[in-house]
Order: sequence, then C-alpha cells, then structure tokens
Amino acid sequence: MASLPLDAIVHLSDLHPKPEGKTFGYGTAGFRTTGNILGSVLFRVGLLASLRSKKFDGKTIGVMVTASHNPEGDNGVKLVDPRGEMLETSWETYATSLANAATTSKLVDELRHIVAVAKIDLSKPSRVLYARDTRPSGAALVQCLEDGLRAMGAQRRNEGVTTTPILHYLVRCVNTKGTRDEYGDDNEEGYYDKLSNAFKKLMAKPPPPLIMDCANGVGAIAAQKLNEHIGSILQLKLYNIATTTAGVLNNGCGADYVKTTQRLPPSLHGVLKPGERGCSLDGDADRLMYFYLDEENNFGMLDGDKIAALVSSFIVDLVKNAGLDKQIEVGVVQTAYANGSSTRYLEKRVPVRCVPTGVKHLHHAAEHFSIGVYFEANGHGTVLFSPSTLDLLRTHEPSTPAQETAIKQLLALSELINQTVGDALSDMLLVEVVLAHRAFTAVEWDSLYTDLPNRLVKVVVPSRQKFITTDAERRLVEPKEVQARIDALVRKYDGGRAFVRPSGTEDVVRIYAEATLRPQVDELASRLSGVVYDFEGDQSKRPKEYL
Ligand code: NG1
Ligand code: ZN
Repeated sequence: MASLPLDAIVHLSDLHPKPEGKTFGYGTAGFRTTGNILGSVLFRVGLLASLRSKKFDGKTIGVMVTASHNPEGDNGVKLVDPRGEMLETSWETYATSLANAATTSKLVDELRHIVAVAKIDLSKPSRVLYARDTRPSGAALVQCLEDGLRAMGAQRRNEGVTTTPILHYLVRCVNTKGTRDEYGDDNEEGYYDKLSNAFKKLMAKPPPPLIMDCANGVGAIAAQKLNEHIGSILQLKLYNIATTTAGVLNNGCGADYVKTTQRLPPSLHGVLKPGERGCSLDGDADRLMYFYLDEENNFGMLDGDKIAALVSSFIVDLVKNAGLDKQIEVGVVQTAYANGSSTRYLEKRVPVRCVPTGVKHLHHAAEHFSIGVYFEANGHGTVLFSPSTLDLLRTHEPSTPAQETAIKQLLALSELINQTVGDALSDMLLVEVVLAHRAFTAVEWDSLYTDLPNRLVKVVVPSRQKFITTDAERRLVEPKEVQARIDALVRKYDGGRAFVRPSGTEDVVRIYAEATLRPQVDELASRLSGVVYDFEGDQSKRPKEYL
C-alpha cells in the first residue's frame, strides 16, 4: 500500500502556514476572500486536487484561481471535476476541513482522514491542470498551489492566464480525448475553433458590430483571440481591456456593475450610441450582461433572465421544427433572484424549476431535462444537451428539409454552447445567433416581457451562519422572527416578493425585493434591511435610512 509522502508535505506545508484566527469556507464559488491571505488555502487545494485525481484513477482535475466579479484585491480558488463540472458537494467538506487545519500536524491528520473515508488508492497517479485570471495576487497563489501539487507528486499542467470557462473546457477535453465523448482539442486554439466553427454554421449574414466591456479582466485577452476567429462575421469592439493597469479590474465596469447598478458603465458613455447594443463580461468571463440605448437614449438592461427567455423560446421552436417535441423536453432552471416577470413568461412556455443559488444547483437541475437552459439573473448560465438528446439528434432521420435544417441547427448549438459551465463568450455568440435568426433588435428582445422593479442589497452581519433558508432559499427557517417580519412587510406592497439569504461568497446577508412600482421596491428593500439590522446587523455600519 502506498502512503502519503509525509516528508514533502510537512516540509512544504511549513512554508505555507495557515493565518491564525481565520476560518475559510468552500462556498458557492470555492474559497474566496482577500488575495493576500490565501497562500495556505492554495497549497492545501493542491493537495486535495491531487487526491481527487487519484480517486478518479489519474483523471485530470482542474483548479481555477479567480475571484470573478469581486474587487481586484480579492482572490479565490475552485476545483473542477473531470467532466469539466464543479466539484462534487461531498468533497467541499474535505476542502473546508483541510483549509482550516490549524497546524501542519493537524493538516496531516485531515489528509489521512480523507484518504480513509474517501477510500483513495495512493498508488494511483494524479494530474492537475490549472490557470488563473489577471489579478495581481494570482501569480504568487499559483506558486503556493504548485507546492501542494509538488508535495503530492502530481503531474502539473499550467495553463497560465485564461478564463474560467476555458479552464473547464480544457479539463473536459483532456479527460475525453480518444473516447466517443471527445469534446474538442485540449488547447485554447481548439476552444476558439470549436466556437467559431459552430457560429459560422449558424450565422447567415453579419450583424452590426457589438460593443463589449471586458471588465479589464482576462475576458479582454480571450475576446481579442475570439475576434480573430469570428471577425469576418461579427466584429467585437472591445472596451475596458486594461489587464495590466492596477485597480481597474471590475471597477466601474463589468457584468456585476451593470447588474447591480442597472446602469451603463461610465466608460461606455458616448461610445454606445442610440440604437446600438453592447455587453459586459465579468472578471473571469463566465458572466454576461447585454444592454442597449434606445433611439431616445434610454438605457435598457438584458440580464440572465432575458437571455434565458430569448434562448429557450428559440430552442423550443427549433425542437418543434425538427419534429422532435414529443421526444425532447426543453426546460429552464432559475434561482429565487430571477425576476418574477421572467418566471411568469417562461412558465407559460416551458417547465421551470427554481433551485438554490450556486451554479452546481442550476447545472444539476438542468441535467434532468433533454435540453436544460439555466441562467442566474446575474448573467451566469448555459444550455445543457443530455447525451440521449445528442444521440437522437445525430441519428434521427428527418422527414422534410425543414426538419433537417432544424436538427443541424440544434447540433450546431450544442457545439457553440459550453457544456461544462456558464461561459460569457459562448453565451454572447448564442445570443447573437438568436437575435440574427429572430431578426430582433435589442429593444424587441427586451419587450419579450417587462421586468418588475427590483432591488438587491446586502447587510454586513457578524455571523451569516445564523441565517438558515428553505424552499430554494425563498424563506428563512432561522431567525424565525426575521421571516415573520418579512412576511408582514411584503403583504403591504402590491406585487411584493422578497427574501433574505446568507451569501456564499461574502460575509453578508443579501436582501432581494420586488414590487410593481419602483419607489415601493426601494422602500421595501430599505425596511427589510432595517429588519436584518434589528436582529443581526453590525450596528456601527447601519446606514441612517435604516434606523
Ligand atoms: P452569493 O454570494 O452566494 O450570493 C454570488 C451570486 C451567485 C453566484 C456566486 C458565485 C447573486 C445574488 N449571487 O453568490 O449567483 O454567481 O456569487 O460567483 O448574484
Ligand atoms: Zn465570474
């Protein structure tokens, strides 16, 4: 029986001590906090990724170093499973316990425990592929990760600076190479080729250029490369591409800025002209928000819910045109943050499921449909084609030329859309395809339904763990008094809907409110924040309007 390489682990672990008094949690997006305290976490993630690979008989595990849409000073890390999907939930607990072991000797105890409980054969090889976004703290954190991989003797493949979805793509490609599920060439060029070839099959004539806000992140680099592949059909005009300027990442730009402020990034004022459409990526290019200025210069935002509405109805029509609507069920998965109007719109057309926040929940629920469309309102999402649906599309004999065309288009969509995780660049191409086929302007797309006015705010609390939710996070089980106050308040507002849940990525509680009229939503959100402050909030940070 092989055993843990303790000498190497102990020696290298001592170089990456855990900061005292800090508790880490593997949340909705892996570990995420201030970049300069993550060294020990990265080292330990290196150990865990190696064990996870051994568990899969040496299949490649992915590690992405990013803090996505969060401020530049933050960083984070998440593991990617062999099929390019998020880490299985049961291993999140192992990740958390390793990250929190106070000393090297406790770390070794935890490792032994994981090896025993997860029944890991240490004689198996381990392979880990990793990358980072453009954050300044990234390079040093990758070195900590590499120490962890070295300690375990894992084979390392460093993909340098790339987007989160490309990292997921690469993991799936490496692990499916030479099998009937082969996903693509396991290099970046393979990714751009796959997307652009599918895009070319689906686009008949060039649309007007698209303005793209790259959040000053890694998406700028990827979008430039994509432009070289698709420029003859769709020209991307890239803005916020300063990937090496300190302090600008996600700052006043990017998908999260657009979603939370419901405004055009200031850097695009005067750039985006009336009648034009644009989009924003986030810091690791897995979120996408569209927007436009109408002829009167009014700003309109097209978020993940609008993308789900646009895309799902297009796919439903293609399935019908293919004559396969009896065999293929198209469904949509949302979270509680989906705008109530979008849910009403979708429910009239397709089965809709609501799941807790976090990509893993959406992804798994989407897998239950033949074609599962999932998007978070913040613009993270994708469309999954089940293996049996792909088989059916590949083997079905169409009875008419129209059916044949629809089947070819569905197959091209399955190539265009990243099957591993939400991908802003792939989603952007998807939106462009649907807009072109529907001959929609952004204004027409936006008119599918009208968003209910809504507000998302956060309250800093000493202990967000006290907030326990149920019903896909739409209700609090604890603290009971808070839920009772929410119920009483919501009843007073026409079209009112609200919920409170602890964030999985920040030390805050998030409050979401929706109502028929804008001033009422603002009032409701503000009163709900007051309720949370009454019970749990950090009183020193209580804004005056919540008193
Ligand atoms: P938390 O912090 O758990 O609300 C946020 C987003 C999630 C997801 C993760 C990962 C909202 C309200 N929440 O999670 O949807 O994207 O970050 O990045 O947008
Ligand atoms: Zn992201």
